[in-house]
Amino acid sequence: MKKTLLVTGAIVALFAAQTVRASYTDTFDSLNPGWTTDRYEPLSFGPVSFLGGNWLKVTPTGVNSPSPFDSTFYRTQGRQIQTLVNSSQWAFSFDQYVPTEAVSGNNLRRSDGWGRFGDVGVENANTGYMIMGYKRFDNADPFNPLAGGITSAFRVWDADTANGWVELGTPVTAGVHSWLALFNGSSIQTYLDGNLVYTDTTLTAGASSFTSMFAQAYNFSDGPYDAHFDNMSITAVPEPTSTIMLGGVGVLALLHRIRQRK
Ligand SMILES: [Ca+2]
Ligand SMILES: [Ca+2]
Repeated sequence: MKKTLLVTGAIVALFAAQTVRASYTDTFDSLNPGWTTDRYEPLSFGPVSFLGGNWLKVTPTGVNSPSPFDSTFYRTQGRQIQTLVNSSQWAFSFDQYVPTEAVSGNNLRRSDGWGRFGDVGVENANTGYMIMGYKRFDNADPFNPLAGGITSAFRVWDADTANGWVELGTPVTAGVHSWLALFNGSSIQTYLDGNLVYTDTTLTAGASSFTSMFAQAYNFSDGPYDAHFDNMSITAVPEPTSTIMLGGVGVLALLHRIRQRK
């Protein structure tokens, strides 16, 4: 019953009127109560002391969820927060820690940061999601820790591609990695540690309205594990920044700022 109330609460929050902001940055020094359950409440979700600062730790339950939450959909466990920024150009970024256990061994891992854009309070043709993160499992047998084809990869989500998920060529290494997604009015360029790794040119019409951000970890029913995030941020790129600047100087300035935050 508690789980039902939590999920219902998340739906109500999504449909409530949102405050328009110029930016929102969460350093996770404390837990903003605006973070509400998305899909399924993890075992824990909140700030911890980590790597000399305060980070968000997300720990999935690690066990099978009770009916009616036993479908694949509810294996994505985490929370979202409303961060409505309306701008023809914006930057969404966060730091993600990749543990050594996500790089080798028979471990099942997946953790992602999400951004949602589109119409507020309704899922329709204007709604889109960008998702960036890492995974470690066998794509053909994802819930089997003994599978022979377990691999790690950084991935982004582009719903318009054949599989949705696009695995990046960048090798997965343990440590802190920085994600940055830049919307320039027509496409979203994704940077990993300062390197352009993906460009999404097929966007829904609602991309100029960034409604919410999410922090998630995936439940493989193979025991709990920890996923860490920091400095999750959405910022309207101020006018009169030109597209040319956004592709060059603007990117460098943003990356510089991200590095300084670490
Ligand atoms: Ca922090
Ligand atoms: Ca697309």
